[in-house]
Amino acid sequence: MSFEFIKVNPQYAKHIALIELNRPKELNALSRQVMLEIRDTLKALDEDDNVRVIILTGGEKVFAAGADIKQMADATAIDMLNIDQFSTWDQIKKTRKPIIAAVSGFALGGGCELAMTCDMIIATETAKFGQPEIKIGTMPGAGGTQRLTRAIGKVRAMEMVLTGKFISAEEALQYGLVNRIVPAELMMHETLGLAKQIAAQSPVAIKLAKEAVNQAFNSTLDEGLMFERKNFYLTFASEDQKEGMAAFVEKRTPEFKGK
Ligand code: DAK
Repeated sequence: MSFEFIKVNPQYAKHIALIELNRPKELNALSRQVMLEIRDTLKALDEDDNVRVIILTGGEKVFAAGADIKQMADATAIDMLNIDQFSTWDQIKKTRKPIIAAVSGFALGGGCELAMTCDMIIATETAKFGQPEIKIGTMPGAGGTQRLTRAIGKVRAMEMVLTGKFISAEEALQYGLVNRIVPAELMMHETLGLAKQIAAQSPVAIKLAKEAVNQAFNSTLDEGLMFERKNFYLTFASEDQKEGMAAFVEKRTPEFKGK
């Protein structure tokens, strides 16, 4: 896979793919082209049976400083409507395999939203999160008001969205926005460690479990519990469940096949 603004390695490690944003001069600003490349890559990786976990990073210096302001500056509301960038963002949400964001440096505006659309976030000590759209006369448009609020609570999200202030990695950890903080030079090592733990599990159970966790944001407790139950039953239709439980009884490591 070869693109202009992202680097993709579908076999970064066994069953683990890597997407790296590669627009360094613009601090990985998410132009429409960048988002289309991410969309097409995620779709392809989601369909690739060899891939079980996807890592998305901007590298050690910056994750992404937001959507491309220069590209948006003169757009009308109808341009935005017609471009329909949401179909691109929806693809990220639709990806059934787990995506881990490895965030170093700025994750602002659309960059913060991109990280939050992923399933987990490993941050480095230099990571800074923010929704500064208010400072350029607009507001978050790719889920920032919703995902940030769910992740860190109303009053903190309100302050970030209304003032545009950035939060440090330390604050992000304390607020529950990120899974952990690691030194920048260990970012990929630590992220890979997490990815490997997930890639070693049953891909069927992983898919169903991810879907069930996400359901918690879209339903009442009873609806969510019912959804969870159905997915739980469904794991018992998989060879992986038989293999996982047999391996436990036989005191050996399971060999999951995603079937
Ligand atoms: N867009 C375009 N270029 C950007 C950029 C951005 N978001 N951020 C930085 N750059 C460019 C700068 O213009 C500069 O380019 P040159 O002047 O060298 O040509 C280069 O990157 C280096 O930036 P700085 O010189 O500013 O670097 P500093 O270290 O001094 O400052 C900074 C770093 C991150 C604090 C600063 O660059 C900054 O404030 N950047 C803008 C941050 C921001 O406001 N982000 C939010 C953008 S709005 C939607 C989906 C998503 C969105 C909306 C709708 N739909 C699905 C409809 C998202 C919107 C946004 O993210």
